[in-house]
Amino acid sequence: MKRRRFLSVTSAMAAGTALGAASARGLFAAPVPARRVTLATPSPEQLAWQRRERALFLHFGVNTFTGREWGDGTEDPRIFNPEQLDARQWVRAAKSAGFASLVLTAKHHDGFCLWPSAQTTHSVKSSPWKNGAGDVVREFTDACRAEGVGAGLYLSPWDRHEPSYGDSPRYNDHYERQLTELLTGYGPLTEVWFDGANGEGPNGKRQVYDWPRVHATVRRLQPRALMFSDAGPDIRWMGNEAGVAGDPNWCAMDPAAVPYPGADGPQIISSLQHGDPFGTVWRPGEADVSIRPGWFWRESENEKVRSAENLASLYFSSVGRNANLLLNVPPTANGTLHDRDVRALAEFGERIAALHANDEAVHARVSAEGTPDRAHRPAMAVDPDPDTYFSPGLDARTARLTLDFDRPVTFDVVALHEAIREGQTIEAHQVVGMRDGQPVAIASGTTIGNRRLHRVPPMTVDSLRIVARSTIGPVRISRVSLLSMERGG
Ligand code: FUL
Repeated sequence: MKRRRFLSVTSAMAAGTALGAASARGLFAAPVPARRVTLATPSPEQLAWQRRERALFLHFGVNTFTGREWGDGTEDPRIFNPEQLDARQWVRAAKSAGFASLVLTAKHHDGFCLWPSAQTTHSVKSSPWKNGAGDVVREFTDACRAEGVGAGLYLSPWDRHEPSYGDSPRYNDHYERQLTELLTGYGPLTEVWFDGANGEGPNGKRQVYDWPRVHATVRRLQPRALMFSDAGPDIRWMGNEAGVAGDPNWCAMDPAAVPYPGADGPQIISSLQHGDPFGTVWRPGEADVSIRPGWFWRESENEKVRSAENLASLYFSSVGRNANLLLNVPPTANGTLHDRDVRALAEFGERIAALHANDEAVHARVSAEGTPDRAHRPAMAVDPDPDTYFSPGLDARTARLTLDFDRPVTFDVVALHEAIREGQTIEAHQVVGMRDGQPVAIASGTTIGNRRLHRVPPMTVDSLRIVARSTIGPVRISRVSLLSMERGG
């Protein structure tokens, strides 16, 4: 009886499809014939990166001392003197928020290098900091390694100081040499960040970058590092700097949709936001955003640091929508993170840890309709192992999973995970509860991917039904969790 009620409720609540107009049919209506597609899947490094979910971004350089967002390359290196620089403090603050990797701006658009590059004098070696003998990239990578977290570096392609910029072959050689210094001098890197910005304008310098060469260099020298840019190849920009992922959000992409970093236009932004279910490459999104109004630290923004609650909502709009969160927390001019930022990070970390401290779903008796694949039983959707999953079988395109509880359970966050190691297929899902014999609509949505979070008003249910549907491949649910933000946080 309970089950029948569930069925009629879920089929009556037809949801829209995440595939777009071409296949816009009632999602929970008649079965859709399976399309045979070869799904893109993650590399082991991409999967590990996606499971880390959160990383810290550090914008630091001459702008920290001038208060500007984009330096023009004429800054005097003597202004750079972070006397208390403490990279261990950066890393510990990151860890307090549950971040397992960091990305530092080794060179921003002003061309000033935070390491003593042999390619230019516009670097730390011309600064008074440690009498020109310091190396921020070294201190940063050493601190990451000592604290057991991943280290990533940002090397701006746009360089407003370097005289060869705009003479394409010459600058490409220069850029390659700088990149090689970073890739060979500082141990294993987890991420290399290529920014797409260029403010030269119509009368400015015109530099044609050699992206295939850049990518080949990273692959050769750091085969395990992931490359980020608008155009990947491994991780894509989410299309905004507000920490908000698209909905739907597919990890796969058509590589032709965004041909090079910095390509612009509404179609490009839409492709970055949403990905493409039929895309041939796996290129998950990274949502970057700053804890302050600017990317670089300035005194006047000390009062404008985001609160822990605000950071939590960024977590829901990025990680909760199948993207990774890259949160910028810029060091101050003395070389340490400001107390306010450190506090907000720690409180944010506590909230997220508390959110995950108690999962009501682990107490459920789980069943599914149809003849589930024996290797992927319903109970596997509530065990914590991300590598096990429930699947109704290779040919089934709808999963109907029921969680029954011995006593009513209360939650305000529903977390759903897809087994993305095998690819991403779910294009729509719906969660319905039963309370005292009555159905309660809880949440519905499009894609799931690595993680989909629904924040809902506190709900108490006796049982729960999850329906997930795909027209492109098998449905695989690796985890359903029922969490509490209010009680936890
Ligand atoms: C942009 C840059 O222009 C900003 O300064 C910042 O580095 C941001 C992350 O990317 O494109």
